Amino acid sequence: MNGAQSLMQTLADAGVEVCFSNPGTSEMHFVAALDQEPRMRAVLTLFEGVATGAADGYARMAGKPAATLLHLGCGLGNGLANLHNARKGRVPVVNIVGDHATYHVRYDAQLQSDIETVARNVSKWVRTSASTQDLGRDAAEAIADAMGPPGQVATLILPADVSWSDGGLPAALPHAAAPPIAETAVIDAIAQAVRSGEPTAMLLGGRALREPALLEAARIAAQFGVKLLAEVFPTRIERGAGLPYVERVAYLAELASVQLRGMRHLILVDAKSPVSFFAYPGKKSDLVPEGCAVHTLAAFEQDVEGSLAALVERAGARQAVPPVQAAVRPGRPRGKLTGEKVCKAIGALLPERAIIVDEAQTSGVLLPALTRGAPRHDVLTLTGGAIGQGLPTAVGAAIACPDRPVLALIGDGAAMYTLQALWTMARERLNVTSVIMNNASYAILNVELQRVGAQSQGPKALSQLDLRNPGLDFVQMSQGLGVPATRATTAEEFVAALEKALATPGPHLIEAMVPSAFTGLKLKLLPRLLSALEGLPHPVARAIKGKVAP
Ligand SMILES: Cc1ncc(C[n+]2csc(CCOP(=O)(O)OP(=O)(O)O)c2C)c(N)n1
Repeated sequence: MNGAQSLMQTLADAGVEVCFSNPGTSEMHFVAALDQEPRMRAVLTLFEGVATGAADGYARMAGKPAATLLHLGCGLGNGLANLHNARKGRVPVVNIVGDHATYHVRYDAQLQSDIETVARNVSKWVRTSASTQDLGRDAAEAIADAMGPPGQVATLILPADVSWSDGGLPAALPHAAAPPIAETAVIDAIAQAVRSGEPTAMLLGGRALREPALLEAARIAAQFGVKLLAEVFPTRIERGAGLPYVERVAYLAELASVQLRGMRHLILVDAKSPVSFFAYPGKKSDLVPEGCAVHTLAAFEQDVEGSLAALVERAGARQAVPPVQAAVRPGRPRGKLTGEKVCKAIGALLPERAIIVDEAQTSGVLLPALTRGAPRHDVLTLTGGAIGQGLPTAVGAAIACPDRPVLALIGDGAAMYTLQALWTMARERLNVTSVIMNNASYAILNVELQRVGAQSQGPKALSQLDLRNPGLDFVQMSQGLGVPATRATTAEEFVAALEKALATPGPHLIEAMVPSAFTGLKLKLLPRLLSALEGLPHPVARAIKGKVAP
């Protein structure tokens, strides 16, 4: 058995069954080993950012890592943005990065670079495997480390001679201890906080946004009036009719501060304490209100469900009935298409057990509100803020869950980063409906230009945010990549296209022609409106918040 074969068997034995690849010469022995391992599915991607984003989407839905196969430092670098998103989402990914043969490194050949340095930016675990005999054990360690908790990116660098030499030994996963439940003293203190009657919020992230944990948190909310919030960009949130409704912390810090205003206790469950996405002149970075005590019920490495269950018992909320969202859908939209009407149509038509990948940016602001009472579904979001994640993530989610429809809502700007994902959707015949929100703009950056208080907003600056001239034709691009596509300019056309796409197996793309959500006076006044919220009495501020964002 050569090194590559031992690595393949180690991966498959550990349950790593999918490899998203973009190989080169140094990975050829691993590629050859694919045919001897029937348990491994190999999925070719045409850009490394698609491979890494797909591995992220797969792991979010499968609950276990996929492997990527990447070509030296340059291939890994191309995939970095989506590995960053995986890292921020605490998603397990195992990268296999080919390298030159060990004796070739000293010649500094064309593709030679410092792979470990590239890997460290996103990977908690990095190792260049030094010998064929150790490769299986290194791989098993990489997989175990990736799985966590917390989930993380592990990068195994595979020199070509370590891969091709004989003497490979497959290895089993090392024993993993069960994650610990929060300490009794912590649970006691938090139980006291929730029973105190003081305004309290519980911020749920990571695994706390899955059904079992949500139901426990909702018991606490129902019994003690604790407010439930979800982190701003959840890795995976289960929602819809029959599940507790949890409001997400708003992206705009001014709106988030309205959500958190007056809280005396904030309980973190698999979530970080909330901070503003960016710094803005004169604004606070830390969103925790003054005088609010922050408690950690479950840290990233702890048992989330177990800690919540222990709190429910300790606080005496076991008999509380968790309130759940009723089944309600909006009507079908009509007239000229807008981002809001796309979201309304999705609320009206979303099938059972759909997976929504939300990278719709400004056009999707109303998606959470308009799908709140739709049949239960999962939403995957842009955890690390590095755009170009949505289409690849949809590939991975569809491979993890072949029996569930995937709906990817993507801004036109974001779509252009990793459009090659469409080709993989076509080749693998994935049930993904991609909706591209074509507003011909980096619209959010128009908002940000106002918010940062930039002096000049002249033609050169504005042209950096403008995607017209030439306009992007997603129907043609999609067809060129093998995915049938249609364009919708009215709500009726969009509804018909969505119904057809959802009813027909395989991938589809709908180009939704929508105006920018923030333009003209509304855009100019937004910073002042947001600043004013900070001074307004809470009920008024909340009412305005409800109009600006769900
Ligand atoms: C990797 C990366 N590059 C650049 C950015 C900066 N950025 C944030 S949003 C955005 C444009 C988004 O445009 P689009 O997807 O069309 O959505 P819209 O804002 O128009 O709703 C850009 C370039 C980023 N977040 N990540």
